[in-house]
Amino acid sequence: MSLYLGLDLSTQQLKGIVVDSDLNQVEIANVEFEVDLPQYKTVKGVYANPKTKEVQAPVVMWLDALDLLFQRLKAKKSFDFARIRGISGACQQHGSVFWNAQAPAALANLTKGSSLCSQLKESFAWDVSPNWQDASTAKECAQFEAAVGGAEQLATITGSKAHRRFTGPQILRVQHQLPEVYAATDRVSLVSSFVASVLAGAYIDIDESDACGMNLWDISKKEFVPKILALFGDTAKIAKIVGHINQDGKTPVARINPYFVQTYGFSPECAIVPFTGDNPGTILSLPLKPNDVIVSLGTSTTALVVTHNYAPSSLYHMFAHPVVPSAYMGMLCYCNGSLARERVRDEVNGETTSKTWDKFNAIAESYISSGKTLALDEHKIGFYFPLNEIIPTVDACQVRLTWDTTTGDAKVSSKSDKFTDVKEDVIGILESQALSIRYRLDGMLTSANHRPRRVYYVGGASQNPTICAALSRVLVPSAGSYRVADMKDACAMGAAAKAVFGCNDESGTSWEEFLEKRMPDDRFNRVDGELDLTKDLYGQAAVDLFVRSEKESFGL
Ligand code: XUL
Repeated sequence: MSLYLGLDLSTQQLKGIVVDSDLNQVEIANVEFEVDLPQYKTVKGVYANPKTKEVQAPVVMWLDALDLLFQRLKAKKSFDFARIRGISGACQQHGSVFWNAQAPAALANLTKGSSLCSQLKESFAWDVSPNWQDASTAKECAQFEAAVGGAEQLATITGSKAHRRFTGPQILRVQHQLPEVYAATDRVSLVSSFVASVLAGAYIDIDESDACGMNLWDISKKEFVPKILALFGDTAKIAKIVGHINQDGKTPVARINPYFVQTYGFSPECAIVPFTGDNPGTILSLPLKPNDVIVSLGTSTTALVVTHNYAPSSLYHMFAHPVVPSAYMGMLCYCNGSLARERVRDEVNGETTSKTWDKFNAIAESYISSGKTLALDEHKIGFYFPLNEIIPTVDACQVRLTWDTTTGDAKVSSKSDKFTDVKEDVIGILESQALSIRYRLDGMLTSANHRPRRVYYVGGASQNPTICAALSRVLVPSAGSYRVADMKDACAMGAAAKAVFGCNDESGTSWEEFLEKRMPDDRFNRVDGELDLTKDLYGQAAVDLFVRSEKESFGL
């Protein structure tokens, strides 16, 4: 039986999931950087310098992690590397690795007997990789936006406005701050193409979906943005070190390097299927159809949508789909999520130190069954940002608006940091979080009714069915909402699925058909409860009130 390996190199760990061709999990192993590789002295996988806002990871630590992961898999009884037919990966986005001119020969000549780290440690122009949490590039971000006429224009071209963590501004900062590193750089890999390059023993091109996290790639024209390359002065050098962007996420790009055959017993035929970023990898873990949305309810809130509509905005991100050439992935990344809901929960629990959701849920449920909405029946909208928010970009704040709709033109009758009754915050926070997603998803959806098809809830709060139901009442997915029980391995699983798809030439089988066949619906629990999703209680009127409230509160 052939097996496939999906790797996930995230901030804190490297994980590997081995599956069969039906995507049944056969083996799993992981390496936690801080715990398993303490010699690097990272905290949660990184070195952070609050003064400079730099956050970096030591590159050779990832090489040790790869060897250790394979040793751990090898130690498992009866695990046979020779059965692995293909490997793909989904890695933290935006991070970059700066190789020097020794790298091609060092990669090509890897041999059994000493570790990856000892054979490759001299192959880097910079020994660290700027991480997605790095915020040191404010100056370079301003240059990126100015080069094309502003944030909105940059978003239109590259799918996102300039973000400090994005790889283009990060490379430009290296050129500014560390010119000797830039001069010595032969190639820049993203974390995804770095791992693929090590496994292949040669530079592997950056995958297009992951390239959309660089602010360098013109998504529609499928080329680098000349005005942005010009910021680097020598445009031939920057184009050379970033290399070709691979627009085919499916077809294997290499066979595994002999080092892994000799050291661990991989088959020399084992194929390397293009690696991608962790968010694109996550959408590969569910049988998503166009207009399906994943809402991740963790510390932060993330919404991922698959769409054929390229509708960029400076408020969110659009990426090329990692497998389907005509599709895109839209991504909303909020800073506030669980913490904000927990604050309201603690308020309604009052004096008690109990962390139970019973009261919060009971209030939300009675509101839901009343058939009313806080936005349209009470004309109230609240914003709950205990952390600085990026959608919209505002500092931490709490605002509650009450609108007077008795006159033709609605006016704010009260603006305060509290509603009269704390119970209103329960429904207020859920409506507000969901209305923001609904408003911003709208431009990306292609459904005639402007509604998502399905919503899949993942992450911590997806275990609370009341929260899912209250959000769905606003998002009104036309084909229902679902909870996915165990999504902690989602991006490794998405990568494993990509490896299976890439290695099996099921001519004519689309990505959707491939995944649907392997992931029957009984894997997912419906979380609509008693909701009647044929009714859109909120409609455009609630969205309009929400938008006016954002304008009123934040001057947007
Ligand atoms: C996405 C982002 C993070 C990293 C985390 O833009 O910065 O989700 O990909 O691994």
